Amino acid sequence: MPESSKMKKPDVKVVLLGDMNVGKTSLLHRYTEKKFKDTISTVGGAFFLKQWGPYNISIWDTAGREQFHGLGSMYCRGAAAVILTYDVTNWQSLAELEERFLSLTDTANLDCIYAVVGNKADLTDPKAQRPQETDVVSEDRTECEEDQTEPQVTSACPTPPASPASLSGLMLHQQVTHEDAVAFYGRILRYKGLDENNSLPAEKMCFETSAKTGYNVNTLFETLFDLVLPSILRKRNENQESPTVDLEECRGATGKRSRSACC
Ligand SMILES: Nc1nc2c(ncn2[C@@H]2O[C@H](COP(=O)(O)OP(=O)(O)O)[C@@H](O)[C@H]2O)c(=O)[nH]1
Ligand SMILES: [Mg+2]
Repeated sequence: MPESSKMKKPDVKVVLLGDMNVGKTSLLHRYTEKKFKDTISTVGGAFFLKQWGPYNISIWDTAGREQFHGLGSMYCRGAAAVILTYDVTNWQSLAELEERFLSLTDTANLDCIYAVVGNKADLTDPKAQRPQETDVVSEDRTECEEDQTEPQVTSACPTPPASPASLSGLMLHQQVTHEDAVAFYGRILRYKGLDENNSLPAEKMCFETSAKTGYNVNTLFETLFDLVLPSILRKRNENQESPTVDLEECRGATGKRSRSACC
């Protein structure tokens, strides 16, 4: 939008956190592919910019560094939302979030929003195998070209190691349930010293997704964007108002004109 380019935009930062292989990069691909098809092949950089209304939202991917346990405190600094991602078929991936990644959010904004996301739901949940969002069926093939020739995807894009069960359409055991995720969300709030009654409810902030089929992916990102925007607007208004108020108050209080204004 032309008007937005004139505005001083806040840099809204959304961060994807989670262990290797849970599907963070795939989630980002899935979401951005529809909007920014041309940039898909450049994945591997630190973040993507998503225009959301008049704002640019940066979505940060860890770009592989999670394997070195080397994500420093800088990574979440200033984050308005953090997506804590695990793999629904891998209990350890949820444990790692708590043990290794939660403390990285110490540098996020005080009003940072947390989403707990169980990815790879297509491996455990039949309804996640069906693309829910309108744009997902054929695009799958760009990430999974060796897949079947039929466009209707019911098997999974191979997760290393490729699962014969998933490829044959059988469901895998869901090691992390929605209730586990909700309980973890409660522990995040406690870790943050937040009151559950004044925080976004777990039911709203715990998602199960499939980057493979697109299940819940748009919902995840766009729910977060919507939740983050009011606080951005509030901050922006505060920033705009305070200098104006100060100048007015200054003039009124002194009753003098500034030197620069006298001639
Ligand atoms: N079945 C299935 N596989 C997935 C999904 N998301 C990612 N994968 C696979 O999991 C592996 C790791 O994904 P990647 O996005 O690189 O994970 P990251 O290390 O967290 O960024 C890749 O082989 C992906 O194809 C998903 O939703 N369903
Ligand atoms: Mg990755």
